[in-house]
Amino acid sequence: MVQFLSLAVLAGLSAVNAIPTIETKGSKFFTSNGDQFYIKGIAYQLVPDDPLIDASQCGLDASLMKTIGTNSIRVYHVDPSKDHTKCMSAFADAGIYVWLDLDTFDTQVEQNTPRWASDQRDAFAAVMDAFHKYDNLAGFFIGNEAITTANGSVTAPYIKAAARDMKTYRTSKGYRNIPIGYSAADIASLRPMLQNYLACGTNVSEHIDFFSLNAYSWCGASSYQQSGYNMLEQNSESLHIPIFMSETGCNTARPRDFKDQEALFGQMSDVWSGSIIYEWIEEQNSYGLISYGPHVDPASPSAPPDGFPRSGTPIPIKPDFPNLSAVWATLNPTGVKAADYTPTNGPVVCPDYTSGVWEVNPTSPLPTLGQKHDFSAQPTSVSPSPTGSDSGGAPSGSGSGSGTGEATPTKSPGAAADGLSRELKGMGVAFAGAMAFFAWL
Ligand SMILES: *[C@@H]1O[C@H](CO)[C@@H](O)[C@H](O)[C@H]1NC(C)=O
Ligand SMILES: *[C@@H]1O[C@H](CO)[C@@H](O)[C@H](O)[C@H]1NC(C)=O
Ligand SMILES: CC(=O)N[C@H]1CO[C@H](CO)[C@@H](O)[C@@H]1O
Repeated sequence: MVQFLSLAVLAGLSAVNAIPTIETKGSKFFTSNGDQFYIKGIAYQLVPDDPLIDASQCGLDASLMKTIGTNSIRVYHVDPSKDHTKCMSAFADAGIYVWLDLDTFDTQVEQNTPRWASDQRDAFAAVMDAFHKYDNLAGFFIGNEAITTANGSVTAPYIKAAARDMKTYRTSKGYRNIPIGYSAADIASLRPMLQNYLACGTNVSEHIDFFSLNAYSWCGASSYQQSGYNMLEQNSESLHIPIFMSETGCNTARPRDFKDQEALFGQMSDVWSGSIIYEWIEEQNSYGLISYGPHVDPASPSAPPDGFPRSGTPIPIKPDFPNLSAVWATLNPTGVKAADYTPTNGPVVCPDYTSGVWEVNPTSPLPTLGQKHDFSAQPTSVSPSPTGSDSGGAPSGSGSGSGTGEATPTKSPGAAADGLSRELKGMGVAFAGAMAFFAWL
């Protein structure tokens, strides 16, 4: 009897905790059950420093997300010293995975001062140590929108070195093969070099496990061609690692109807693994899918600094929330089973050095831990391709009138601290908000 009981208890426990883990095979994500995994995600950062510590809040949000088929959230910043068990369980119970940035406000690799050093590695490792144990931790980002200009391309080797070292760390600690990727700003002139550089090379220990893009080029009554999504598809067909949209959901044309999802989960679903909609909470930037009540005067007693309530029962914003729900309900690609899938793409070729376009020598070794970029030094042993640029070297999509040259209207606390003017403006608000929050919390 005792034996029977404990078995039943064990069975019950494992049933509660059972969510298959996510892994990559070739250019696709699979669950450990062997099903292909397409991301239906929502960016989730209610408070700047860590939205995964308030268990009841996570439970309220996870329940509502589940009703529209959400299977992922993206979180930009966490405090690894806090306990995340209850929030991670709340999301796991709702079938929701977490895609998490390893970088923090003061440790991200930046294009103004490209470097990769032990203070950064230790901070990234602390986040990995705190989260690897959750089966619904789907993947880690090594950086977000760190590179936004052509001369910023010299930062790419530092991103890749960070991915290399965090993959080595993951292995040395015996953690499962949690995918480690990068979330890029959608800058047409860096396309597809950034993607191909981070993915290239035959040594799997030295390239990212997935690439993702923050793209806001499909606005309102757009189309596959007009949005430039056709170019995104074309540029990524030869990738041997998964790709998805780590932010999407243009809001310049209202109402938002999220029609880009039909392309991503339709004609692009052979190459792309879904998307993450920006974003859950309504704040100054007007990308919210829900609010926690009306905006209040920031000067009123105990008001949040920007006047947007940050907790409570989530209230769907209309028509955005029902529109997303309606679109997602029709999109359920099943893809292939892992067992039936044999990857065919080999590693992409590293892009050539092209002055003023992509300033990375494809044959240079990756930076070592502690290295910094010296902007005054001339590039060494550059071997320009005699024919100018090869297939990987042309900034395809730029100047095509596709509108995909737009940078992300950055508003996330995780965004790069510099870049194009729109980003600077957005960042100003987000950064001021973040600073105010630190004082408020
Ligand atoms: C990089 O280019 C931007 C313009 O795109 C310029 O403002 C900046 O000064 C350049 N940085 C360096 C280090 O050359
Ligand atoms: C692959 O990369 C890792 C990490 O840099 C390195 O330790 C290893 O020697 C490389 N393997 C080969 C075959 O070059
Ligand atoms: C796809 C979808 O459901 N679109 C709807 C979004 O909201 C507007 C305004 O309510 C509707 O007119 C659309 O049909």
